[in-house]
Formats: sequence, C-alpha cells, structure tokens
Amino acid sequence: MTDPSRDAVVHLRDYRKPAWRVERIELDIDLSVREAIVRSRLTLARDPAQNEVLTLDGEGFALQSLALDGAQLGANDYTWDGRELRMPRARDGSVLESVATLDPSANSALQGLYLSGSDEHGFLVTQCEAQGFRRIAFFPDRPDVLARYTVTLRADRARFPVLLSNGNPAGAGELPDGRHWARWDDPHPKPSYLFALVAGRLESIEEPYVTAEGRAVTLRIYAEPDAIGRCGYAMEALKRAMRWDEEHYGRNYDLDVFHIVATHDFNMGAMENKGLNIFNAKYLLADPARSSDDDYRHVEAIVAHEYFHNWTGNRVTCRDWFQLSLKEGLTVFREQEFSGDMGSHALKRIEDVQLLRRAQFPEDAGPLAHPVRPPSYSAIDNFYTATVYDKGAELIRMIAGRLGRAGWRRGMDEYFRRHDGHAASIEEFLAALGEPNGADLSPYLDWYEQAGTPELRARGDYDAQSKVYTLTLKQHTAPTPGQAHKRALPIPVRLALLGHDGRPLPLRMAGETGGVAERVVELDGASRAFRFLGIEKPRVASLLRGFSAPVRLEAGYTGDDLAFALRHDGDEFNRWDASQQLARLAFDALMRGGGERETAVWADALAPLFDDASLDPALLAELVTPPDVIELTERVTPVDPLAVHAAREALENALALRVGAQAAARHEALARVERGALDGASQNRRRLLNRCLALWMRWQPEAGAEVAATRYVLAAGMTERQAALAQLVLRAAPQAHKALADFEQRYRDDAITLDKWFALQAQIPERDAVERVAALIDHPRFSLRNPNRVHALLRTFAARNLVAFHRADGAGYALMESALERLDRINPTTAARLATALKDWRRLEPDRRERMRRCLERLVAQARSPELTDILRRSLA
Ligand code: 0A1
Ligand code: ZN
Repeated sequence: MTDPSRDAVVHLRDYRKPAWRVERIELDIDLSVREAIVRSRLTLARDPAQNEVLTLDGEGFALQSLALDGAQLGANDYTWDGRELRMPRARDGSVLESVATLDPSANSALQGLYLSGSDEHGFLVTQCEAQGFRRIAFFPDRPDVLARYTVTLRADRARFPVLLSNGNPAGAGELPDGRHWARWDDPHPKPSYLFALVAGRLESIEEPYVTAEGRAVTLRIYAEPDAIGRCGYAMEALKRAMRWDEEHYGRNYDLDVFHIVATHDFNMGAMENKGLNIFNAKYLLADPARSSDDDYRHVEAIVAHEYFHNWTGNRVTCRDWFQLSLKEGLTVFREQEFSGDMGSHALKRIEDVQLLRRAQFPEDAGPLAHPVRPPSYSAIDNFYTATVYDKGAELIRMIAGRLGRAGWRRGMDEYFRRHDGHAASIEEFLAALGEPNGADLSPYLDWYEQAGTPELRARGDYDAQSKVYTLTLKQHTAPTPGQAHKRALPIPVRLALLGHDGRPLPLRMAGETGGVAERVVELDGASRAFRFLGIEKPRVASLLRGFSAPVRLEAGYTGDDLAFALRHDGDEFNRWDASQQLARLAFDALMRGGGERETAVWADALAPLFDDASLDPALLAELVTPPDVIELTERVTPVDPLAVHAAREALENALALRVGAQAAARHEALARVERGALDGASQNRRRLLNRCLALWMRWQPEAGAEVAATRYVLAAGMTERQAALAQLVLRAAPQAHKALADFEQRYRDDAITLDKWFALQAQIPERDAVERVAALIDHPRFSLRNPNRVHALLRTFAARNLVAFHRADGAGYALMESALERLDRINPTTAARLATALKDWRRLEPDRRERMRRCLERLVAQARSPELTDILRRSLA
C-alpha cells in the first residue's frame, strides 16, 4: 500500500497483501554529518498468487547505482519518479543492490536519517515511523513486510565513537584512516518503521538485567556528555517496567542488549525501535534540581510505554497504518496500569481522564474527528492523535473490564500465541481475546469505527412501594465529518447506589439472590432500563465509576446530589468527578450571568475537605481544582474567549475566597514537613502545597505573593520552584519580573528546563502576551527548528492563552499564521500538529471566527507540505 502520490488518499478498504516481501536486508552505511552513503542488499520474495511488478518506496536520496542479481542496471531497466521504484525484471528470489547518498545535516523534518545538534558536536539519529525508512533506502515501506536486518555502520572513530543499530552486536573493528565499523544483527524480523541507527559522541550508563526466563541482558542508556548524569531515573524505571511486563503479561525481553538514546531534536515523545528506543530528551532526562514531579512521572510512563511496545507493536505489529491503535491504544493501556501500580490508581485515572477530556473529546467534537481506526488518510503522520492513543486505550479498558482479570490475561496470551512475529488487524485482536473466553467482542469493533463521543443520559426512578429502582440509560452520538448516522455502542456502566448514610446499597436484579455493592451494566442499544430490586431509600446513583466508558454523562444531578457524592462516594474517581461536575454547573451559571449560588454550593462542598486528615493530599489538590479552561470552552457556543476566561477566573476566585484561610494554613503546615524527597507521599504533599499556594495568592494577593517569592527562592526542587514562578507570573505579582529573570539566568543552558520558562510566558493572560511571544521567537535560545521549543512557546500560547491568542484585533492569529508558514518549510509534522490549535474556529463568535477562517485560508493557499495541507483542509471542510 504505497501512497501513490503525495495528496492521494489511502483507504483501508483498498488493503492488499504485499505482492513482494523482503526476506533479508543487509545495510552497509558510511556515515558523516553531510553525507551518508547507504548500500543496501535486499533478498526479495514474490507472492506467487499476485502477478505484480516489484515496486519499492524510496525518496529524498540521490541514487548512485542499482544492480539486480549481480548485474548493474541501466536507465531502461527501471523507473523511479523520486518516490516509487518499479522494476519489471525482478524475480522471486532476486537480490537487489543499491547505493544511495543523502545529507543528514539538511534534514530538518526529523524523519529518516538526520543530524541532532550542531555540525561539530551533534550526532546522527533516525526516525522511521511511519514512513521514514523510505528516505534511507528502497524498501516496501509498509508495516506488514517483516524482514531480517543486518546493519554495518562505518565512520570516523573520533567523530562517531558510538555506532548503534537494532538487535545484537555482531562485530566491530578498526579501518584505515582513523575509521571504524560496527555490525548489528537483529534476529527478529521487523517492519521497516522499527529500524534505527545512532552514531556520535555519546556517553552511556549500563546495568545488568536478568529476565524471568533467565536471559542476561545489558541495559544501556546513551546521552550527550552533559546529559548522561540525568539518566539514572530512566534506568530504574526501565527495570521496573521490564519486571512488570514479566509479572503481569508473562512477557520477557528477547535480545542481549536493550538500548535507549536521548536526543533534543525529536518530533514526538519517543520511539520504540527494536532494541534501540530513541527518546525525546524531555522524556528521558530527570534530576531533582531541574525536573518536576510531573516530569518524573512522564519519564517513568514513557520509558514503560516504549518498552511495552516490544511485545505490543514489535513482536506483534500492525498490518497497516489503519490498525495503529492496535499497538498504541493497547500500549497506552498497559502503561496506565503499570503507572497505577507504581503510584496511585485513582490519581492516574484522574490524570488520564483529564487528558482525554482536554485533548480527545475536543478532537472528537471538531472537524478533525476520526474513528480510532480511521477509514482513510492522506497524511499518516497526522493520525498519531489523542483519539488513536487515548480513546484507543479506553476501548481496551472496556474490553479488559468485560473479560475480567483472568479472562483478559487468557485473551492476551492467546493474542501473543497467534500473532507473535506477524502483523495483525484489530479484528484479529478481538477474535484472539474473545475466543478463549467464549466471548463475542465484535460489537466493540463499532467503537473502533465510529467517531464522536457518545452522550449517555441516565435517569433514576424509585418506587418506594415495590422498592424497585429503575435506571434508564440512553445514548446518542452527534454526527462527525463523514459519519452522519451513528450506531448504538456497547457502553459498560459501573455503578453503585448510595443510601442516605452514603453507604452503597446492595444491588440485586431479577433472578438473583444476594446483592453486591457495585456492578457493571452494559447498555447495548439506544436505550435500556435496568431494574434493581429490594432497594431501601436510595440517595444518589454513583454512575460510570472509574470512568468505565469514554462518554459524556448527563445524569441530571442537582447540586445537592453532587455535594453528597463529593462527601460520600467510595469511588475516588467519582468523588473527584462530582467536584468537577459541580464546578461545571457553576461555570455554566456564571456564563449565563449568574452563578453566585452555584459557585457557593461547590465551594461549600469543598471547604470541609481541608479538615479531613484521611484524604490523600494529592487527591485533595485535584478535588479543589476546577476543570481546565479547554474543557470549559467546550461547553460554550459561540465562544467568546474573554468571557470564558473571566468565568473561570470568577470560579477560582470564589473558591479562594471561601477556602483561602484553610489553604494558607495547610500550606504552612505542609511547608514545615521535609519537602525534597522523591517518594510518592512527598510528591502528593507537594501537589497540595502548590495548589494551596495558588488559592492563597487569590485570597490575599500581597501576602500570597510574598510567600510565593520566598518559595521560589527556597524551593525544595523544581516542582515548587516552577509552581511558585507560575503563580507570580500568571497573577502578575510585582516579584514576577525578578523571578522570571532569575529562572532564565539559572537555566539558560538547559533547553528542556528553559522550555518551562517559554511555556509559562506564553500563558500570561494579558493582551500584550502576543508581543511577548513574538519577542521570544527571536530569543537566542528559541528555534523553530526544535519541536520542543515550538510546543513550549507556540502550542501553549494557542491552546492555553484565551486572552492573548484570541485578541480582538487578530494579532494572536497573525502571529500563529506567520510561524506556521515558516515552520511548514522546516518541519511539516510539527507544523501540522501546531495547526490543530486552529481547528475550532467555527465555534468562535462571528468576528473572531471570520478572522481565523481567513487566516486558515491564506495558510492553505501557501502550505507546501501534505501534512499541514491535510490539517488545514480538514479544519476548513
Ligand atoms: N510510536 C511512537 C510514536 C511516534 C510516532 C511517530 C514518530 O515520528 C513521526 C515518532 C514517534 C510511540 O507511540 O511512542
Ligand atoms: Zn506508542
């Protein structure tokens, strides 16, 4: 399934098995900063059932020579249009040899082989998912062609002392003229997107590891010399992840070495190349002085995610890119369970649902909505989305819940048994999970194929006479682009009924004896009623516990119901969600011009929690935090960004007024405890400390700012320093300027830490933040060539700064437009991601809507890359 032309749409329904396979590929690469000479030797196999001419992907390199079965080819023996090589003379068993050259230093798109860092000090690195391998060598660059790789790297020893590729080391030696070579052999057949190489002046740390099966593995993490001291935490996280996969899935590592490399120039978070994971340094490096607790959690989660791909993605890979969620949704789910086990399941669930509501729900409600398994794409790199990853993980969670703990494991064992070493589809996955459990999971395929977030309506009805509680559930999904009519989906609803004392009432349905405190009912049609018998005096239903399905729940709760649930619900997630729902009711009322009563209900419900010593401090911090601004914006049409900002401010201020004194007291108490440690309990206390500081600053701006300024200076680590700085800057405290200058000074040579400084300034809710961001684009440490810088400054600005980005004169949009124009020529993947910040123009009030539309139209007329064009076109459609 080669993409026939850049703008062409690829359809799932057109999938054909590969007509040609590659049994072996031998790569021999001569590396230097400005030129890589790639010699490749493919052993080809033709599918006898198909009579197709050999067609290989290949682009962006200069071809030096081609030979088939030992004979040099002339211009008449093949065609190459700069994208697709066609070779009619190839036969089953033919050997194709090619020599090509390319310039890694000119590759600013960061796909294929590129230079990370400067000509003088940088190193060479690859990124091949999804279609980067074709920029290195001719190959059927599709995930269902699995080949055995042997890779020989040659380079100047002083400039490139470290030479890495996938698999096990298979020899190394000296060459004349100060050069050397290293060979790597990967015994596991793999698709081309998992190929990687790294060459440069890197240092490493090393640890031995013995798998449960007894294989001795050397774990090594490589980084540039100034960063190697910050890799220890990632190493520990890696060992925890390896053990966890052995214990929970029986999956062991399968090579003699496992390597991770950190680079500052990377389009995404990290990449699971076989045996040679490559990481965005932001998600690998951590140290107590410079990394926040969030940073530590991200490192652990992403190290685990990439490691877990070794089985879910690498050993069992995807048949085609439409099946991307087969590896991504599943791997995100595995990481979520791991992270929950390492810390707190409730907090992890809250964080994951926050992410879903901030990123995935808006995606699913806008012009870029697509199913977890899209039916077509024109630029595959634009489908590494919150929908494929995070909604995909929610689908796995529902399926795992449906099978139960033992059934899930049985199903996963069967999945590995059937598909190890192969490329699979989502249908095959569902069959492998369902069959050993006697379960038909095919109804869940609809979840994969249907875009949009279902709205779940719930109504409870109690008949005191018969003691029957009837729960009626209905679902509705609004149309999304290309899908006007929606099917009903299977929706598992985990629930309890709370009595007037807050305790769960026993739930019993017809034909059952006894009762359980919690159960799951599945809504399997548009509407259904569930009857619970023998119910004594229910107070409120606790529905969708633990967020048992990725839906928007509308249960008609009153403020009193929610305040009750907030006090009593035994499900920590739902307790938190009760607070979120109360805050949403207050926000809605504020947007209507009222809100005093609703805000008071929320704040009054929260106030007593400060006195509850049994409450986990991190959970308390989350309970007293209103929904994110992106989530709230979703509730309004048309959107007047200034009004949304003002309403959220009013919500925060009202809470601070009510609980400010308690927050200040709690802050002082927490500040007296030892604060610098990295264990979970210390992290949880810090989360509350920071939230209390924020409330204090709103309650008493001057006194609070004094405390924040002191906290900034005397911070026990980055979590405190970053939070104190944020409070000073976002609340426009007089001390802000000095603290910002200090932060810049301290961290000016540490790019990932300085990104916190860029991101914070991008969020300042004042109209002249536009000029500030424009000036920061010219800051000596900023570069449009670096995706981390772009995300920190520009993505944060567009996504989180309602006041400045949406400035009425259009200056915010103009800034984004010019940045996107430049970025499109440098790095299309990053440009396309940034452009998604403009997708919701249609929801804006008329004046801004028109301004943003014009900006999108100018951009689409200018755009060069298929990636940016795709996002703009779909946004405008
Ligand atoms: N498979 C990686 C994500 C990834 C995708 C594309 C990339 O380059 C364009 C890089 C990484 C993961 O899920 O971690
Ligand atoms: Zn992944």
